[in-house]
Amino acid sequence: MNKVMIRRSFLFCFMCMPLLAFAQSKREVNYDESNIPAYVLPDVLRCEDGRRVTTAKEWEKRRRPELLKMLSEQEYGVTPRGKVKTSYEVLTERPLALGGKATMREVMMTFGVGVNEVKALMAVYVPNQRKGRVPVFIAYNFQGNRYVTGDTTLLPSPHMLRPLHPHDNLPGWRTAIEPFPVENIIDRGYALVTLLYEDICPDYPEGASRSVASLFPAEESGTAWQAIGAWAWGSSRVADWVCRQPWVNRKQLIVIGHSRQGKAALWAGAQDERFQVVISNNSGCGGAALSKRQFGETVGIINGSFPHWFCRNFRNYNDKEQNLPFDQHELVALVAPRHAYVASASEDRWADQKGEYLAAYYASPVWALYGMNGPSSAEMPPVGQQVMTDIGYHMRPGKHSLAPYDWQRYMDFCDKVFGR
Ligand code: GTR
Repeated sequence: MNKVMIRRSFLFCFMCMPLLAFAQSKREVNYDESNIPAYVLPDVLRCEDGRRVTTAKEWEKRRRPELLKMLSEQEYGVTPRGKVKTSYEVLTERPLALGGKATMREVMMTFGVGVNEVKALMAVYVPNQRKGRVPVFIAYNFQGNRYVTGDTTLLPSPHMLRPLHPHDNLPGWRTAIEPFPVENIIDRGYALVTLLYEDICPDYPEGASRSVASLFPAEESGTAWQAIGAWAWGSSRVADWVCRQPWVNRKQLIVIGHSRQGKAALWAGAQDERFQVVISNNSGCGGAALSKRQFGETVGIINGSFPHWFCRNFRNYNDKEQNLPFDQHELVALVAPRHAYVASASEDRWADQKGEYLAAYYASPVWALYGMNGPSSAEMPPVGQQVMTDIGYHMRPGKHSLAPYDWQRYMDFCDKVFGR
């Protein structure tokens, strides 16, 4: 082998390393209900001192803050309280987009100043035909604003202009979704704000220097936030801008995310009470799915494949789910008494559909404190049947994705919640 060949094969191995680790991590996955270890789920209402909260007030004063702290310190990392300088600039305005149905704006968010700034580009669609202020979906996308809206004339998202990273070509690394049914969303009277999630924080372990997290004092501890924390923070900064717009109904903010962004949407909704509806689409492990079931993707697998998503402390539970002092139903519960929606897809066993449903079910006692209801049975509803309690649920027939079918169910649910 000559020097060039050696260098090339070295480079090839280097580029394949994450792929190998990624493939490796998918081995030995349990898809058999009868192999689920016996486990005890923490009672969402029981405080760390053993006392059980029995009123909404106690929940808000004692249990809710305790759970938020636990999930921050053990799973997602602590969101810094400090502020960074943020500016919003409207770059494009098209008052007659979608054949005159919507006003489209492209708005650049700039975080920080000078060499350290991070930029994220929002594509904003607001219905032109409206009486009064409208509800809004805030949704990250995975392939850029152009792809997800189908409008190839949109500006490229800033992350798209960065040099390619080996992970950008890694099969299966980046999740795929169908384009959003933008026109249909507008026809139903909803506004939409979407942005590429990697504008906020690139999705690979070495991405931290380009993440909004780099604008805060560096933190090395086991509780330091990582990508999911940063993405959740980014949704809140979108909400800051949205709340200042004359067209929005500030009591009708919806945060929605698919898969890894379903995890981030739940975490954003848990922390930021401006989100009235919090939608987790196929969020799986570290999202809505109960970790203690160890069905499909597990804590050890996810931390191995995506070491940059959760805080370091979460690794203490790799293959030790029985030691988790919490489970994901408690993440869903933090949305109460606002509205949570959990959805699965029938072929998405990797995300553990039953674990996702049960998280919604076991979160329900918190809604009950407010005289509200979650799903009434631990039995899963049949594929295609929508649960329309104060917590929503459905299982779409088909693969892991965010499909137009899901959007219809979410809009049906929001119509009900907002009395539209
Ligand atoms: C998978 C990952 C899941 C989920 C998914 C996605 O590879 O294991 O936890 O987040 O990616 O985001 O599509």
